[in-house]
Amino acid sequence: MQTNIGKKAAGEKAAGYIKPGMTVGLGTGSTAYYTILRMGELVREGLDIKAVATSAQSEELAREQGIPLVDFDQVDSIDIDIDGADEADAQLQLIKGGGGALLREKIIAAASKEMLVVIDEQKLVKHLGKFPLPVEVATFAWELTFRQLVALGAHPVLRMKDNQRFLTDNGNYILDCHYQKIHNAAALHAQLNNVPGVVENGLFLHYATRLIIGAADGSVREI
Ligand code: ABF
Repeated sequence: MQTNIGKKAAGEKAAGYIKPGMTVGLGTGSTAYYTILRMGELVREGLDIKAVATSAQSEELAREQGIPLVDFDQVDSIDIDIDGADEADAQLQLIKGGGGALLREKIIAAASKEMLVVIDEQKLVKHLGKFPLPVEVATFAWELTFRQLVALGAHPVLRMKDNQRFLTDNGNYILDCHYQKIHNAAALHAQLNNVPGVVENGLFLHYATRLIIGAADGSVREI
């Protein structure tokens, strides 16, 4: 993987917020990747933490790094969740799910006391929506769900990978919905999740507590 200096700087900086004894939510994607690598170093230096992962991919990386993973039945609450995003605005609203892990990411974010979002500076936007909004849908009758979304004004595209329908870790499809500019994110969130075949959508509106933004020169700023 080619190193993205901004992502690496943000991902590593976030690991500095982890304190001994914490239960940490491990995000997914190429920025959270650097957080997990740094956490692995800290664990090997003696930092005592536990982690839960938002994807099979992050779980595997955490195992490789020797980060202790716990089952959800052993977790009362998550102290800090560190995850990436596809877009973020200055009000700490996010679009996530480009990597396909949005449902697990939202479950972990909702169960966490704090959510640090690690991004490179290109992902900080004035208005959400240029990045197509990922919507996870049940495979059953997905064509009907697709048409319902069209009727609501979305321009959905079924996500494909290697010429196959992309399947999430939960066995669902993703419809990437093209809006260009989202005007009322809260209303859209409610509207989408009101469609029965929709499992979850990639708008994260009230979860992030801090944005950690890495620049191409390796500097980091926070909102
Ligand atoms: C996850 O990984 C997703 O929600 C988001 O789609 C992606 C972040 O992108 P990157 O790989 O650039 O960090 O956090």
